[in-house]
Amino acid sequence: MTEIVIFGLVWIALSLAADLGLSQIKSHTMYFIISRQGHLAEDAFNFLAAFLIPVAIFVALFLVYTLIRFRASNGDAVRSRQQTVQNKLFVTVWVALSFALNILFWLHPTAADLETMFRRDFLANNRHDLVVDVTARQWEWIFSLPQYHITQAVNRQGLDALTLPVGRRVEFVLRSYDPFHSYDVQAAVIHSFWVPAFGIKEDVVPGETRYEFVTPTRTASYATNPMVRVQCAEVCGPGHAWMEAPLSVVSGPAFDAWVKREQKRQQG
Ligand SMILES: [Cu+2]
Repeated sequence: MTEIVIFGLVWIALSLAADLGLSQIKSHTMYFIISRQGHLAEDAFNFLAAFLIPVAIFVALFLVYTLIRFRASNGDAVRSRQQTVQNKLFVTVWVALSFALNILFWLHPTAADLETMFRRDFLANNRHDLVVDVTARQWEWIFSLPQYHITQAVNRQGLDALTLPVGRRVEFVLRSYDPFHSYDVQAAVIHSFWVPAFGIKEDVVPGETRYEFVTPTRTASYATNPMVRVQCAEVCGPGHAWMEAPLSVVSGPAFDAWVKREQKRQQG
């Protein structure tokens, strides 16, 4: 009995410490999430980690504790400890708990969050949605905003850059082809559209059109956090690692001003 109490106390202490440690690490380094879709994934991860850290620690601790506590010392060979082959209570509780945890994870967050995402994404298109055509080529992201007649959005240095308004639903239309070299579509390669701060990633496949939906929740820019960028996440050739573009999420008025500037630049 003492054995179980000691083990239980050590397990609870380690689990609490690890859960606390993780919450410290991730609030400082792991996350910088600025979209509704990203927050959904972040909450799911937090929920799963809170449950699974104690499970992982239980398994590891069981092994280490048993190795140390029940090791054979000199002379033990003669009077070996009593060994138990089976513990029905332990097995029943272990199987029942595993089953319950799996059912819980299947319902929440998996099924519940998928439902939320589908409801948000596939609702009848809102005419206020901002459509961004994203073209992936070796090795560049090209952003067009057809509603504003902007064919290639760039920053002040003339490099491809994405600027979005906060709080508006954005629909990304993703395609992989090279508008500058109209060769066979079969020659294009697979890229992957990844925006770490939005918590979304989608393969961009030649000959296919794919969609991603995002609602930015706060203003941010690549200048202050490198997570705020578009990055290719599928090896696509020698230029893959540099296939990235800065992202800025700005206020509504700032976005309108940016649109005017871009339109003027394109005409001039
Ligand atoms: Cu790539």
